[in-house]
Amino acid sequence: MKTSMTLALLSYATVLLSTTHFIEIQGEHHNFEFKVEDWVVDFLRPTFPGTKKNSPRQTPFKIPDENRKGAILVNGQYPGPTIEVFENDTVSINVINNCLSEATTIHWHGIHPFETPWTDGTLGVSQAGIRPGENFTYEFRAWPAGTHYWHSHMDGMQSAKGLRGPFIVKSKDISHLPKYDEEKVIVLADEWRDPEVCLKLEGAMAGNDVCSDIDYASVNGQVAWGDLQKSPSLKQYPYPLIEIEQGKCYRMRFIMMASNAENYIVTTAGHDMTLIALDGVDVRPIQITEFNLHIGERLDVILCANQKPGYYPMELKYDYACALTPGHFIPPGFHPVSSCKFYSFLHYINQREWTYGPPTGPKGTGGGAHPGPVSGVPFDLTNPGDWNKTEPVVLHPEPDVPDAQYTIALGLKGPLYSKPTDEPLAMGRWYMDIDGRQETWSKPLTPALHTKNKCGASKSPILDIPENASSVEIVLNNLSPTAHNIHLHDLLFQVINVANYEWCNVNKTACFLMPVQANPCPKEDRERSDKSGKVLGIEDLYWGCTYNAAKHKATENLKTPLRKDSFQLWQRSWAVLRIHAWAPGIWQFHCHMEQHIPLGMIMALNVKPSLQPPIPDSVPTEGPCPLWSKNMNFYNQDGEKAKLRGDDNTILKNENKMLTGRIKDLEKQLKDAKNGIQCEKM
Ligand SMILES: [Cu+2]
Repeated sequence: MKTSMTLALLSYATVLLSTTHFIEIQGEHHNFEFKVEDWVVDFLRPTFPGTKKNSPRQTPFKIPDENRKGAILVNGQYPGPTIEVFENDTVSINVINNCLSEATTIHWHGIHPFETPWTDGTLGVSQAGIRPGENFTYEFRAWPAGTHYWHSHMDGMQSAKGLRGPFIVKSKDISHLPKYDEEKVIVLADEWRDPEVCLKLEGAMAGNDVCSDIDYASVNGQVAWGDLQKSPSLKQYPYPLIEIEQGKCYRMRFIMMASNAENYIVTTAGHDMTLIALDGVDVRPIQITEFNLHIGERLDVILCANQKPGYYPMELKYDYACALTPGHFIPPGFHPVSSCKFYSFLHYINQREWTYGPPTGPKGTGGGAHPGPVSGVPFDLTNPGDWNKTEPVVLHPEPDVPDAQYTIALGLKGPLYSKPTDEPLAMGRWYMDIDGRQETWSKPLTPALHTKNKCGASKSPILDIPENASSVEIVLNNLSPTAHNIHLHDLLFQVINVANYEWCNVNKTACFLMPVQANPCPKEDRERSDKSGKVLGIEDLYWGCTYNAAKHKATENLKTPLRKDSFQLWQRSWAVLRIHAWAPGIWQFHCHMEQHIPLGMIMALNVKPSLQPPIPDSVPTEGPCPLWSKNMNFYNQDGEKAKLRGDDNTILKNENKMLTGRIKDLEKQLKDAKNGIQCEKM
């Protein structure tokens, strides 16, 4: 009896000693509570109650049958709550998993938690899932400034079920930017009633798509009707509105949070836009007429409400889907899409609207019925030339020769799913790996960061970057007929070169079905996706035209490359990135399309393992491997031990003193008790 009580107290003491970790505070500290819960929602309308009198949240039994969606939301909101803090503030986000059966993790897309790599939120790398009924507090520095977002990182589906929201890190120094009065966050996404059906298998099912490429687009969580779609009732499902006031200029922070729709080309009728930032990185301002935003990318513009009052269409065009709209030839195995252009409206508020009123179709009303021309240049990074239209405000020129160089191929490994009895998610796996290995991602048995990639991760492509390498070059070869949306955690990359294949650009849809035997790619540069030849007859369609330094080095931009954390790698094509691998941690590098993630298009970079800080006890972990440390030592970016926070330091010291004394006392009691038992036995 005494023994078990002693053990309980000892383990309580261990918990008290280990539940806190420390980071050096420069800015303010903010606490947030994220309650993750299962909800039934109408997937076409805002779930946040009471924002518009015509579209309050409905109880599940009042939602039309065909619109009912099993969602997972934070604090009942979709998009989830916006975190808005200043750069270098500390955020503590207590994620409480109240789901009935699903574990979860949250990744902070665009944030670089270089001091606390265990807070990156990646399943199997930085942590195990937070199980139902449990919680975990992510505490990290909000850095760098920029327009970012957060989303579930359980390797697919949960983000499409609603577990995502904006994360805005403001900079106190905006003196270099054109003036603006207010900020607006604009979340672009696609909406799926049942992502479990549409987004799990589609990517692998070449010629066997389960769902269309896009069903519905949304702006700030509300359906943005397509030009060929009809709302059952515009009163109940009105167009999303972005409210602006005449005379004011706005910083509009666009976040592309889609799950499967790879990109939207965005135009704002009648309004000039000045591009000022890409993925949180300030760029030299340029006036643009439209921009193309891909999954995971963010883009900031300044837009002034200087037109006649009215409703001005903001159009989102998913260009790839336009070839699949009604009236086009639909290749066998593909689904037609109902629209490829989707609408929300810039709405001038505080106006007398009786002469025009809200729109009843894609056309604007009031001044928006006849918008004037806009000036500037289109900005679309699918076109190689557009990478040079602007440059980062702060330049980081790259050396001619990098310290390390890798070639990573992206492709599909067969055999393909064909029989109804084939095991889901086991066939037709995607990979992203060092060329030749073609290893597809399997979740490490124990989170890789918890073992410094030393145990349980033999089936996970994790690249150990040499500790002394500063500039690392990565050549990405896309050996598939589809584009991929690539995202890197915690580090930015500079895109120094992209393929410029006229024969396979965005207007050449024939490139999608081009066999490897007959195409304009020089023979020596062609490479097949599956070297084992197991893609069951369609392997001829899975190939790429790879990077060839002898021919392509000439078009490198080492002086003014754009710095990003997300971009689209075009089909059959290549890109050359440079990464400054400075932040200790294991950082995922993966395709962000939600149907490619569960199929394994993921890898990770292991950066400076000798400086990776020990993992605090509070971080969810799992698996058979020994954890490399459970101590609370903490290192800053220079590898020195950081100072503990003053007040907490004192509290901790006192707590330690009290608990150490108590443990000694209990140990003595235990010893006495044991002696007592021995005496009795004798
Ligand atoms: Cu992909």
